[in-house]
Amino acid sequence: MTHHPTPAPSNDSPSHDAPGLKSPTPHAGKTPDSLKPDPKIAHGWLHTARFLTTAPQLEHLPALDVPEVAFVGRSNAGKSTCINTLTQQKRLAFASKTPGRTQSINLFSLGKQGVTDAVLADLPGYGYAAVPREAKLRWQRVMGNYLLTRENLRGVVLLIDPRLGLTELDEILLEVIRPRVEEGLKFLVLLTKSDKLNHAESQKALSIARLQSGGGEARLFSALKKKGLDEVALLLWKWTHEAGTPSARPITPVPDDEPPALD
Ligand SMILES: Nc1nc2c(ncn2[C@@H]2O[C@H](COP(=O)(O)OP(=O)(O)OP(=O)(O)O)[C@@H](O)[C@H]2O)c(=O)[nH]1
Ligand SMILES: [Mg+2]
Repeated sequence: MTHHPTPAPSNDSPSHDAPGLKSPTPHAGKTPDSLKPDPKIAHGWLHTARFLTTAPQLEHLPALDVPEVAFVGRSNAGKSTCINTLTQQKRLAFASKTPGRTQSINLFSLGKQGVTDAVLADLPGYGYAAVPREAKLRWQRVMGNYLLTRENLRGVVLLIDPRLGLTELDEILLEVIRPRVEEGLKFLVLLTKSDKLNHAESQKALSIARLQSGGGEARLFSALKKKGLDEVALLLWKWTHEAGTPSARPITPVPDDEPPALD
């Protein structure tokens, strides 16, 4: 039987089962800080990330029975960089200044001793104007169907550049996944590149994102300043290790002759 570290209460988030309780002190009367979850276990777990496979189309994706967390968002939002930062690996996912760098669904396995217990999916971004229309429509349909039908999808991280805010395509994506979020799919809006904002701007962007996340969570993140790393690492660990979390029920895919889910 697999054993996961004991759940720990936390003041700022309901992290009932975050990893790695810091060992309770043997001395009585210590601060409640000693009960805070320890992100080290989550970081160690994320660091095990290794390339699993790449799939240009949905049917090329292997069916998996471990929880999967997808990173989605506009082109250039920082998805690949975020995966590299979280996994503490420089070139696991391909990141680039040129939008449209990621063009297939890339899967990365996580798990100690080579035993995969979760998978991260780096998805191509949308909204990049220079992509030919045909390719754009095809890709948007693939992504819509991935989000609706991927059976082992446990969580979605939607990356937003807070300087741009939620774009029309982000809003369509929110609509597409809403039924699955209502069924239990975990969802996080991650405001990337927060190093570009001052404190007041960050806080404002965060409150707007919280309102928009519709039942999900919103956090600030910066790969450059390593901001938000602990929180996101703990959240991903929690999503994928939480006992009894049902996978959101997949939904009927969009047939090929219907308009794409995201355009
Ligand atoms: N300042 C700053 N730049 C960042 C941060 N995260 C990513 N970037 C930069 O943003 C650009 C795009 O990053 P990627 O990670 O390739 O973006 P992506 O969302 O994977 O893009 P696509 O693959 O095109 O969908 C790169 O030049 C990164 O260096 C951050 O936290 N701060
Ligand atoms: Mg990318």
